[in-house]
Amino acid sequence: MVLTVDRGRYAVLMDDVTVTAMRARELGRKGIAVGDRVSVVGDLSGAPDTLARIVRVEERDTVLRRTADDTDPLERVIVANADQMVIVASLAEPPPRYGLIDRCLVACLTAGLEPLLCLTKSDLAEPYEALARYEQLDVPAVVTRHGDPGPLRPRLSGQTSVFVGHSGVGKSTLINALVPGARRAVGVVSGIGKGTHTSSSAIALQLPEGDGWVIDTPGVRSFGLAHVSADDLLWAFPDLEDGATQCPPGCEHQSAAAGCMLDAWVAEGHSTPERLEAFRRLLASRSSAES
Ligand SMILES: Nc1nc2c(ncn2[C@@H]2O[C@H](COP(=O)(O)OP(=O)(O)OP(=O)(O)O)[C@@H](O)[C@H]2O)c(=O)[nH]1
Ligand SMILES: [Mg+2]
Ligand SMILES: [Zn+2]
Repeated sequence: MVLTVDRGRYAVLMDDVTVTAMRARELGRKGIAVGDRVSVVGDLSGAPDTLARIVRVEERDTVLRRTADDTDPLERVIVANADQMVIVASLAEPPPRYGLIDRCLVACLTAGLEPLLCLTKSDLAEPYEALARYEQLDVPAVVTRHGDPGPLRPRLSGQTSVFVGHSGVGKSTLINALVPGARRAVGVVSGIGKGTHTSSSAIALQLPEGDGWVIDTPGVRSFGLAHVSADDLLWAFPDLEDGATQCPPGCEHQSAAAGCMLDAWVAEGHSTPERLEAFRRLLASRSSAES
């Protein structure tokens, strides 16, 4: 399993040694991401200054990716093979950025990961408004304070969980408390738009007693979603999905005025107006500039 990627060097966990490897030329342009399961040849001792070669990347169960956008010109695979996305947002310092949370949710749901909202810094502000916003989406949520991961811990058991969120929300603080010896650097909260990130690359860390994995990632400023279609997202809403069979071809599901039949489907009692509204809010978040 690939634990980290740093300037073309991969740390790969093999049974119980961590080997440093580079990609073999025969892999071509195929990307390798944290969480990938790979085959490695060469010096597998893990001794200092040895360098092995990754010759094969196993098929992935899930892929979390972001499309190129204004802030990042490259399409990136953030992690492979994660089961769950922990969307970390702080209730204050910095305040919640709902546009970014919505976009993380879209990425998560369309990548087939289970979402979990983690609202941090409840010692500084109340969580009610933020919780209410995600109720209709059936997104499970936990609230933490003073960097204590207590309420989060049982939700991580046996899972591979990737922590995603804006810089300064407390991802590394939680991970340090969850994984003894993780020693992830923790930063001061930077001013909006300054873009100083404390964590600069993704890393996978094993929870104590082998009870799952947590993946710390650098703070995101945006989450490019150009690769996500309206129907990709609809797939994550089983109560609405069948209603779309009545929609005109290529329907973007935005409104009844534009020919969408989902309002009629809801009126028949298959789902609720609140659910449809929440679905449409996520749809719209794909193209919103807010981050
Ligand atoms: N008051 C309060 N402060 C917190 C809490 N969690 C984290 N912090 C503080 O928030 C700051 C940023 O925490 P980090 O863990 O570095 O944030 P991060 O999400 O890893 O940030 P990047 O690596 O830049 O993406 C640090 O000063 C933490 O001590 C909390 O629950 N309450
Ligand atoms: Mg960090
Ligand atoms: Zn429609």
